[in-house]
Amino acid sequence: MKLIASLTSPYVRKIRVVLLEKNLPFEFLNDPPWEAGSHVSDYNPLGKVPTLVSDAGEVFFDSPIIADYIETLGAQPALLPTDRLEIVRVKQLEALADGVTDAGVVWLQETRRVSEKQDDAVITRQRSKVDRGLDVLEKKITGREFLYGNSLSLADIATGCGLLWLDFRLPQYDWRATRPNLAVYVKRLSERPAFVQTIPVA
Ligand SMILES: N[C@@H](CCC(=O)N[C@@H](CS)C(=O)NCC(=O)O)C(=O)O
Repeated sequence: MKLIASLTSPYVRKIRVVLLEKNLPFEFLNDPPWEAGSHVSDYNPLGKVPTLVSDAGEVFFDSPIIADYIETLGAQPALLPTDRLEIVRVKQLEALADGVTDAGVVWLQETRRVSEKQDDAVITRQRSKVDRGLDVLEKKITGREFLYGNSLSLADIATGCGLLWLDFRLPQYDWRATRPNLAVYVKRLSERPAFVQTIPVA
């Protein structure tokens, strides 16, 4: 398997953590899509990382699809339940965490525009999405070790990668201030070897 990737993307980190948790070998191809000469769009018409090329040469994107594909390989630990409705519930939490990350990305991009071109309304709107999403995650994690069931799932990995990316790119945003349970949970996730091995490199 070949993972076309960057060293900073939270979505790439999600897939790296999935592969590391399952101890699956893969080739890491660092090819940031925004750099001149990137070959990402030769594999993925959307030109985004992560993109995975299977051993059989089949291409998968984006991260939820790649994670689903990896799950079909049967490597333990399973990161999705077996019951179809339960799978949907875990994927709903994954979508929530990814959506928080997506809003963070738009927020960051807006702050990187020259100040005359920045639109405060865009920042406020995206920040509200992040706030609301994290409030839901705080409620869901309170009194629990994992977001779903009694073991690590894709929902936890997406959440950890998203929130640690917020720390990396939007350090001024103190999401922990009103979310003590989420803070403890993310700290615990960040100490797992798969997270330690995938700390973003600027
Ligand atoms: N929904 C996608 C998001 C992937 C994504 O936006 N990746 C960014 C890097 S963080 C990217 O490749 N951006 C390049 C571009 O949009 O041209 C996923 O979950 O894989």
